[in-house]
Amino acid sequence: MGDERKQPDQELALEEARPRIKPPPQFQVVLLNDDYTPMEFVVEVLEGFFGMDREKATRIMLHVHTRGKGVCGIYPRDIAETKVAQVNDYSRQHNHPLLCAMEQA
Ligand code: TYC
Repeated sequence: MGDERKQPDQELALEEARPRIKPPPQFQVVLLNDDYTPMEFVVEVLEGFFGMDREKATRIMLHVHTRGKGVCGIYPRDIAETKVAQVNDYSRQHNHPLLCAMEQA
């Protein structure tokens, strides 16, 4: 044998593998302001797709209206992609230009 790594009892001394997993990336789902989508429609979207009560939905809508963009929620990639698609489809069905997008958090 003559292997330095062999211990007296002939077992191989194996180092514990260091955990190399990163937590999965999270994505912010954001709404973008525009000049045409009614405020009431945006509030209903925030209630319906992001589970907000009317007070919070109104606050986020006004933030987007004044600042240009606002975060609706933070999710894993697949959930964020689904929210974005659902909101954009819903807005198009109602002929509003409202845009929803995702950004790595
Ligand atoms: N700016 C729109 C208006 O004045 C309201 C609005 C708010 C539109 C938020 C989009 O994401 C948005 N009717």
